[in-house]
Amino acid sequence: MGSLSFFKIPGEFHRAPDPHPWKDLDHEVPVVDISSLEDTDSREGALQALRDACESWGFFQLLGHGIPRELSDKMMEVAYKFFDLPAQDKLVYCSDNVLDDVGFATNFEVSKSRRPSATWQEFFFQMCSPPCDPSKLPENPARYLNVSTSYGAEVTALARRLLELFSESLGLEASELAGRFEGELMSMRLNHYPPCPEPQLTIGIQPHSDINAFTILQQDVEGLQVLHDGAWVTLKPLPGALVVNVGDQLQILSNDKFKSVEHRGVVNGERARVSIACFYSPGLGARIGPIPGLVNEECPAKYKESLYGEYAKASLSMELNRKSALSTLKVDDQKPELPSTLFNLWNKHW
Ligand SMILES: O=C(O)CCC(=O)C(=O)O
Ligand SMILES: [Fe+2]
Repeated sequence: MGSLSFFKIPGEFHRAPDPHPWKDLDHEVPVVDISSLEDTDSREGALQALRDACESWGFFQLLGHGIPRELSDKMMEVAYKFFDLPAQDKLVYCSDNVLDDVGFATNFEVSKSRRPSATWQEFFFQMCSPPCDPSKLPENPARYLNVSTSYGAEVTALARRLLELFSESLGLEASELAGRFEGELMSMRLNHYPPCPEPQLTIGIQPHSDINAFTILQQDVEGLQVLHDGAWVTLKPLPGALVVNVGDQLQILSNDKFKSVEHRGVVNGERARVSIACFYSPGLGARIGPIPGLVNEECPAKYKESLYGEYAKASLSMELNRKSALSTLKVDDQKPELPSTLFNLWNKHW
């Protein structure tokens, strides 16, 4: 790309000012190791660590997950190779609907007016479960099909294990959450953030919470930041670790015990960054609401039930800038809505 220092980025890429400071804390984001769950004491310790992480941060770095390092590295390698292709080779996969089976997009957010500013990013996505039609996947690099298929299968198997652990850490039967994930979906999104000459002026991905149940992400260069205690905390890549975060559906199912936390991607001036995010969710027809075992008098249901497919569509039609469709499902147990209060008063007294 040559020297970037004389290049000014176009104004449409300038991001809105952010009210939160940027804190660089190295080791604060929780680390959870699930390598020895057969041992009763280690199991208890891991479940406790998982619960604490999901309640306080909504994010953790996962070790002992069992996905071979070699496979994760190959997945990163084919992703970088794909993004290195000339633009016209990538544009054949263009799609403006992230619910498609396979697609590629860059800044479609701007044309759709869904985003406050253009983002310094392009991405490729594909369904892993159920698997997409392999003939729609990139032929270049040659290993893309094999590697992405194996990686997708491994991550889906890991997601099923995590679902059991999330259940147990909520004090439920291990199979409780899985019972609500009929028609499970796993989609993979490869995010590419090229080096940027004025990184502080723009953003790679706008602050958002994930709409699915939970996300399993790998990154090799730092750039992912999590909002914690009112500040952006950088999640430093930990060798061999995968980043796991709670999404909106797990927040609803857990009746607000677990937090779906805002995060964003920042860019840098030195080198390209790729992150591989795998989104696990129930099927689009699944009814999602707080699990009855987590609802009681002290802790009434915090959300109305909704179809995941409707939630996903509503979220995707909103501007991706902090606002989450979660608030539209919130049960307001404090006071009834104003118009009905006035109406009731009217009926009662006059
Ligand atoms: O690139 C990253 O680390 C963040 C990606 C992300 O949040 C997403 O794809 O939902
Ligand atoms: Fe995300």
